[in-house]
Amino acid sequence: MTPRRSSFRTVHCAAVDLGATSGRVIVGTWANEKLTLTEVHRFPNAFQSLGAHDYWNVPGLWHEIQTGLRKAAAPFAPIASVGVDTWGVDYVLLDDAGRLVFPAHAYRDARTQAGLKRLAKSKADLAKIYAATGIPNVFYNSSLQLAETVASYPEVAKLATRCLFLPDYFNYLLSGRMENEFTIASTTQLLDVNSTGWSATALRHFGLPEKWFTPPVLAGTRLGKVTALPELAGTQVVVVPGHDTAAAYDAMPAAPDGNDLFLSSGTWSLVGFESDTPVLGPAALKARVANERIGDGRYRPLTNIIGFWLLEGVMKEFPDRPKAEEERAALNAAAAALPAPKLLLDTTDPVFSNPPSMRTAINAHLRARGATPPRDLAGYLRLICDSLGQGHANAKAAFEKMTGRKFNRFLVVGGGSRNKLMCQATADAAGIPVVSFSLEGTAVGNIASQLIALGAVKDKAAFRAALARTLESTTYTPRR
Ligand code: LFR
Repeated sequence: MTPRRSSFRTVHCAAVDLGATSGRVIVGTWANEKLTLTEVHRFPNAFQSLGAHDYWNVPGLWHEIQTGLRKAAAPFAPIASVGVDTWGVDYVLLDDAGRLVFPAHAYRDARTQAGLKRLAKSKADLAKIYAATGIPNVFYNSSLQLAETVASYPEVAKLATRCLFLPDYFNYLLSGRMENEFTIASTTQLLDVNSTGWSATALRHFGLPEKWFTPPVLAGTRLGKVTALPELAGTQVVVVPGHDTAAAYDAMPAAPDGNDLFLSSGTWSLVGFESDTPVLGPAALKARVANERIGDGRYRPLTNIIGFWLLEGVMKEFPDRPKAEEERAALNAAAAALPAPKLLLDTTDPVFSNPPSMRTAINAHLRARGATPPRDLAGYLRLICDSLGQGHANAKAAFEKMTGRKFNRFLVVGGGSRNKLMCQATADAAGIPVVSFSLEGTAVGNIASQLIALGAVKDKAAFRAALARTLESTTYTPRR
């Protein structure tokens, strides 16, 4: 048989993938229907406090992005395209010349608390906003953040002409074109759940100028060549799912029957699935189902569970925390050998969102429920993994009840997919197998969109099928 010509074509794409605690630039090389990843640059990320508020170091992030792309340029020349994804909801306000007119706040900043409570108090407003946007009332929503900015500084509406979410902003810095991307727009609580446009109801409710937003563009849109870096002058800037979770979901090597539940596991645990329709109504609102969107316009109803943020916080408070791989393995073994905790954490408790000390917050949460805090780091690790497993299982049960669907497997990608304790705890609590892939899901989904836009891969189904053929996975079967 003569191989198809396309299978001999080698294509290099660069993924800029920013998470709240680390960022990376990864080159994806597509050859013979196989994707190979090379991490060319990784850097820590953290929000920083100034006075009473928390901010992102946006110039620092841009510096790291440029450093990563420069490192990639020569070894992978020519790089056909570059795409950017970041965590959700955060944004910058700009004028027509592209200058920032307001500092970029981090979503864990407490400035949204008053707005959060106000909306929570009015059943009618809550239902109205949920019916309009399909997004529940959560402290980090861009809607609450923007509303706070406009209410505190009404003059900002005169200064700013544009709101760009972080992937949009980096796309702009790379290409010179300002566009709002669709999946990141769907994290804001400002997008219309029944169309691909902005929700006039939500914009009015939160007092936001419509002129700040333009109709969102879908994944695959080409923004033009890179103008920011001479080293990448021939490289296309391609719009990918700008929301890291949307990118991670795209990378799931899911069975075509649609019966897999997805878990993107990192700082947050995002449990959800793909759907042609949103999941709405009072039960969905109560279960905090966020009807975020897929790059192609469809839906990915999900719930956001606190994730390894709990462990990241606790680790900081143990100076003897493991640094090397063997130490990490020893800690995991010690945690696995412990008896199951008597009481698990309620992962929906808002006290964990940004406490000054995570260990103190966990201890107080346990004591208030009559339980004794763990003695050592292994104890916390065990408690956190089991609590996340239970949180994931609860999300599965709620989705099954609301949709009448039955999920056969949990597919896990992201940094947390390597955590055996959490994967096993999820399988045990949910009663279905957990299949974990050692996969940089967000970067892979980012690259998949670029390959499809470039015509190197037919569509997402073809990409997933190719990925499933080459990926290594570990299956955790329920033990009870
Ligand atoms: C994960 C993520 C989640 C979003 C949270 C805040 O990185 O993007 O999907 O809810 O960060 O933006």
